[in-house]
Amino acid sequence: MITLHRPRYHFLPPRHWMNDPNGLIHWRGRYHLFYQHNPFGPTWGVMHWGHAVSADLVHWQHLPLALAPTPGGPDQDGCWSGCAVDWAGTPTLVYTGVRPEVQCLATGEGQDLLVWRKHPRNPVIAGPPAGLEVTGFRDPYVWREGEGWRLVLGSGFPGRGGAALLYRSPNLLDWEYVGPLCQGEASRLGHNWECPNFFALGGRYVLIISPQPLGKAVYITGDYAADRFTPLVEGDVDSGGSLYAPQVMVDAQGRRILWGWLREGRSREACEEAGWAGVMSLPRLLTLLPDGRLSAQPVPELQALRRRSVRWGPCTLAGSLPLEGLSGDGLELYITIALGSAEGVALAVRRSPGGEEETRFIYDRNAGTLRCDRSRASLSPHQDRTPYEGCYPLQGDRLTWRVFLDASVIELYADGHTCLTTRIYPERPDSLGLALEALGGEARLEALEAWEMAPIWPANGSL
Ligand code: DQQ
Repeated sequence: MITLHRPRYHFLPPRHWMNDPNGLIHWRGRYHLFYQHNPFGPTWGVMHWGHAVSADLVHWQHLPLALAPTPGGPDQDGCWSGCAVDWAGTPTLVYTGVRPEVQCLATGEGQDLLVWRKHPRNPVIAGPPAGLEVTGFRDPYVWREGEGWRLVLGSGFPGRGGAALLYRSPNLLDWEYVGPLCQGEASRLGHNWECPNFFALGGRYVLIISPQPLGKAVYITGDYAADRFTPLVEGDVDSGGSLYAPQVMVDAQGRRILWGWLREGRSREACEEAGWAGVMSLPRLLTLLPDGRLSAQPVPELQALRRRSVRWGPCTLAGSLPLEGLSGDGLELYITIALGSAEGVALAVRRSPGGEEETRFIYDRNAGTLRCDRSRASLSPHQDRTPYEGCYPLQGDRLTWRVFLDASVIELYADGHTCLTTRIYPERPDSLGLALEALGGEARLEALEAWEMAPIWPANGSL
């Protein structure tokens, strides 16, 4: 039963614990994905960096651990999150060593980047600027600017709120504190920011932060010049309560691609019994909408996983329409609905024939929201049932959803501007059904196409 919950086309390590994506880099035509990893068990622990590689962004090969704590070194209590840069032809990881939180470098060797050497000058940032009291000091994100480098760190000011601290360097080794790139009020954006990302997109700049204790990732788009960021528009990266600590990379085509850690929505005991915890989101292509909001869509490469397909519609949606003949826990759905007189639409997935288990996604036209109802997602007492909802301002009458079902993961992309990702652990083997429902009126299902999705691992199983 437990293997039923293990995703087949989302990335995760062979076993044990995974959290944040780290060090994403497109190097010599291959995508390298590193991640926070406890190689000793399915719970958070002493952090190492796991490593995997892909030629196509879809199929992955596991590689040996990239970073492990060095006894007596500045990372002796853990190699925490960080990024990767091209340092004059040398792939270089910039990460937080613990404890206390300091910033370190490691350089990669060989075609497959299997060997990583920690820099003799570690730590390259040995602590917060003198006299500055901070709530955290970690998760470096580095970029080239002019002739030098810039770096932001996740941090916060006690009693005030989270902050991203900006540094500059001529050589990646000597760093000077510039000041806060951005700071927030604790009441709204938490007391400490983790895993900042900062990059140019569509003529503007985007700051992504993971504020504690909000447990979600937030983006702020705005303008940036001469080390100053002017925030303009703010929103949630994902409204489902699962995606956290995302990292954004740029690939050879100049695309900005985001991965996030999808946290479990089950108890620690259930993770221990399963022997694994933590999944990576699908890689998401970022663009900026004309109104300054961030848009995320699954990368087109994922279409390579589509297999047998089934089509529905066009037809009238009045009340509930069970999608007979369509079932599964490894599917992609593409749904277009004209709302007509309906006040909303609900999609039920992973539904047992009698409805004892089901997860519902509900669009509420009056509220302008998309909601996820997991109250009956599983009969198991270990299932997290917290409801989540996101702002979903629909323009016009038509909604277009892409939904990815993969065992315990569901990702819903609504009209290219609202993402809602959740985790569910149905117990019944027959909880595989789907249904669509028009709420408070009549809608029209213009088209529903569903594909069975192939696994991303070799058939002989690398796991
Ligand atoms: N996870 C890492 C930290 C980071 C946090 C430790 C965010 O570097 O702040 O595993 O999930």
